[in-house]
Amino acid sequence: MDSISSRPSKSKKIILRSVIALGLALGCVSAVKREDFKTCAQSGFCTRNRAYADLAKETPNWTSPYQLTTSSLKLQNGVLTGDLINTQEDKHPSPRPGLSFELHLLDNDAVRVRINERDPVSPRYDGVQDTVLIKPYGLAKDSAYTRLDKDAAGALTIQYGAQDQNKIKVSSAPFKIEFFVNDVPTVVLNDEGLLRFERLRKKEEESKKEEGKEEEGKEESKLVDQDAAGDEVDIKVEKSPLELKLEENLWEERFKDHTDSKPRGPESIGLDITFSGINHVYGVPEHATSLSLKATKGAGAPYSEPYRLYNLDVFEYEIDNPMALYGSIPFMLGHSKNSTAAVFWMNAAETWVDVEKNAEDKDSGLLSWIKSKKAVSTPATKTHWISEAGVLDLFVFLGPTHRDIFRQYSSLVGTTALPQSFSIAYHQCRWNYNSQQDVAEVDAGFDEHDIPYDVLWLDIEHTDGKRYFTWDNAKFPNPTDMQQSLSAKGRKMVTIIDPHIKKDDNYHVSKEGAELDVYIKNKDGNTAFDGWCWPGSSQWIDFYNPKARDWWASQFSYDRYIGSTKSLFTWNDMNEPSVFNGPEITIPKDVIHYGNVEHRNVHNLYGTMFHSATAQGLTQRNETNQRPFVLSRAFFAGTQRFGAIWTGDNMASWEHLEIASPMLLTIGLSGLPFSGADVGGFFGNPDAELLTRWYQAGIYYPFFRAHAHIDSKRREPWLFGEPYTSQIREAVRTRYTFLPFWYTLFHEASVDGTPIIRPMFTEFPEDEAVFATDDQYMVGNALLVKPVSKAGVTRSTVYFAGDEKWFDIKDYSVEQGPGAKEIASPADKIPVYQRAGTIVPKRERPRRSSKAMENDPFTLVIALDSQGEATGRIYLDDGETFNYEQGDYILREFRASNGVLSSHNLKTGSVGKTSEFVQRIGALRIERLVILGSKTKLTKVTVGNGNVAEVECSKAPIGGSYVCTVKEPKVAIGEDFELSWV
Ligand code: NBV
Repeated sequence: MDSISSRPSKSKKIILRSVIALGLALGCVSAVKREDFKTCAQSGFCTRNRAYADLAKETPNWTSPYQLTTSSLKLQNGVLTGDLINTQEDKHPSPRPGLSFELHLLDNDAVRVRINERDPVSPRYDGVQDTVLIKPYGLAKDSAYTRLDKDAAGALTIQYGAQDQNKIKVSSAPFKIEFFVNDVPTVVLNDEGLLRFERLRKKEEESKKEEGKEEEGKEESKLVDQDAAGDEVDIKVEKSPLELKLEENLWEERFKDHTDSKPRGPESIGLDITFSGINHVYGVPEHATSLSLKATKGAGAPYSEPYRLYNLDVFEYEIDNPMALYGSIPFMLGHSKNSTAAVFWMNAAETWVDVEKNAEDKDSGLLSWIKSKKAVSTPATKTHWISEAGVLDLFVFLGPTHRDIFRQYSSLVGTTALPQSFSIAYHQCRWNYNSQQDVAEVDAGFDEHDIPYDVLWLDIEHTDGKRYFTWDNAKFPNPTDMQQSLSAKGRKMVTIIDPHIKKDDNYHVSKEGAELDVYIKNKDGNTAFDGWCWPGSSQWIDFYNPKARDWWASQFSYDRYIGSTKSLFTWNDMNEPSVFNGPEITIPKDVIHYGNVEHRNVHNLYGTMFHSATAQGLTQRNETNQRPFVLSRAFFAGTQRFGAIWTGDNMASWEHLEIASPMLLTIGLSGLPFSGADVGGFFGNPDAELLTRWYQAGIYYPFFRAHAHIDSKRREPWLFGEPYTSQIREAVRTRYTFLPFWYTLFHEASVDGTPIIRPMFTEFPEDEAVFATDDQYMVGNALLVKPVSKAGVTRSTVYFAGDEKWFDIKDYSVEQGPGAKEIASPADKIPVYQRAGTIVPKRERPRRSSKAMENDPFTLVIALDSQGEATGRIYLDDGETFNYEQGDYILREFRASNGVLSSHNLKTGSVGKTSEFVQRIGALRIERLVILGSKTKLTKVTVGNGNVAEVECSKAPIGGSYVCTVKEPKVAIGEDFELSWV
């Protein structure tokens, strides 16, 4: 590979860091180095596919050249198969076997569409499914669908779905697939005719073809015509600029000082996917952009570049930009008042996605359909998906609700792993805590200021020269003692472990890796790839090699990772992977993985493979079955099975605080709910107000960690003094009070893939006013959160959706939906409201860690709706082990109705019911009930067993209803009970 560095050398880096620090100190806003990263025009395959789209738009009556051979179509055992021909390509120079087409009807109502080459010159990479799909899925039985007769034009329609609600119409010429829900077209593939499948070819054949073309050209130039004067002239057959673009950069391709050898030549795939009747699409993280995706094409489109999915280490990333970031999930969900649908484009190669909205310029099938139904408007979102390599493999989910979609999608790619309970509490990090003494002082600082925290993090400087799994012995002479003193208070530690391994024969990991031959190889397939990262010259583990994964996992055993204990967990950074001197600061696409797989095919999955091997290591290091905790920066579909992610190197600015909400909401709805943004901002120095506001927002991130760059000033929560310390304390304590609620939401997400923090539109799917809302959101179905993300703001406009009441979580003031209202948001609080109709479990005693709360009693906050009803749940287990899989847990539903609160067991089966844990935890008492929304003062609360409990009521400061507190109702969290009030 080329060795000219696009990233600074080590010494240059130190200077650069100082310059950045100075810039930040002077208040300069530094910007991303855009020139380090490709635009679509600098990427051959993106250019070719975008040019094809432009050509289609420009060409009158454009029709896709792809056709299904009707005689080849077979529908059997839930799979439709057939031959797909490109009518233009396949006649030249000689007919070639068609593409294979498959449509799978899944037994969970999803549909999979696959297109591959029938007889490629070498196999196309088709291995993404092996790592992303959790298990073979079931196919719909023959009896579960109906094949309707082919129409005159050769279209085949299949009716399927639990209620027969879905219809798929497969048209042959041109090839197109329409998905109807209740007879309304919802998702259409190849509606615009942009399907384009670049076939593998041999370079020699290509050059012969080129020669042939020249010959043809000569022939053509012999064609003559007469000019006006009657003289004979040659007719020049010239290609249009767009046609020329279709042939750009087919083979070797250069970017800056790097050359991508592309030995297999062009192999991209492109397809347009129309969301009919849908104006808002969401997903395809990771981008620093709005929740409802902005258009990248068409008149007035805010962006001119497509959304790029290519895991990259983007230094100082910009906001409001479709540039690629650290993670990629090719999942998109479209929503309108009438329908919700989603697609998952299962491809781990570099991918670009164009979004075009409300295009009314073309009489598409959709438009004529709508016209025929005399609809007044024609909303549609047209998306164009372009991947560099692999096969075309996508899933369509038709819901009908988002909950169905999340369930359908997560049943394929997996739900979030249930985390250890400490990991959803507060994490304290900075680059770096410099010594054991520093760690002890920071730890003591929390106790001194009565601020709870659970985990202290060590960044790269804790190692011996960035050799992971080692310690800088001068600064951390006794890591075991250090962890034990934290653990004595119920606290944990996390150390960073990156995937680049310093080349050093005296470093045991490096040496063993070389002996076992587990590094990624250069394009020659033989020698190990060598690049530049924190430790200097480094090599990267090939996590595609099963031997490498197992070996890596074994590094976490206590006898190998010397100085690690059971309370030490892991942070995987730089796993895009970040390679300082590589193209776009990552590894070249032509390096080779195990099984002779070119990196370009699997780039976006590399970080996930690393994450998964680390999680495996943390799981297998214990004889007891402890759950792992691993934070990763890179991610892909499926990452949720291995741990948490964060949004990388944000900045200490109000804009970055603001963008965190849409970014986390997008990542969450794409199946990866355990995510957070660095509280306080990574680069730069937040002032006290920004830091405090960030804590107030951060306590509602599923992953809640403060972090800071090495050059930023210290900012542990007490360093700004009063009133900030108290305000931050109050915020962090609030997070701790809600931990039972968060844990219950994690459980729910682990069962059916439901996001933990939720965009407003998922809870209020019929309220168009919230479809683009991303400055406020829901935690579960119960809490409405509106972060303050502007300086000096003390009043915020909150939109109260639905027609029920909302209760302020602090003083229980009442607001009535629907409508927007200006609400006080003084320095010590942001607007957070509990929705009427919900019951939220809490633990309200301040402690120094979540572990210290595990035997505490509970409070239930019951927010009655206008009918006097409310429901809620609690899930509890030991928070540490996999014993819940054997039934060692409590899952209960609380229901309030007609003045009666009851608790029911939701756990099915009797397994684990009598376990020591279930008995002990189940016996913990509910010490308080807070009943909100009662129109009258409650005077008497009677428990089924005859106990009468004390009740006190007062009026809520705003909104008039009563807040009644019932003390010691003498019921336990794990028992069935009924309790009534009058
Ligand atoms: O390991 C140092 C940092 C880390 O603190 C940060 O959170 C990561 O996103 N790491 C990136 C490498 C260098 C960043 C400039």
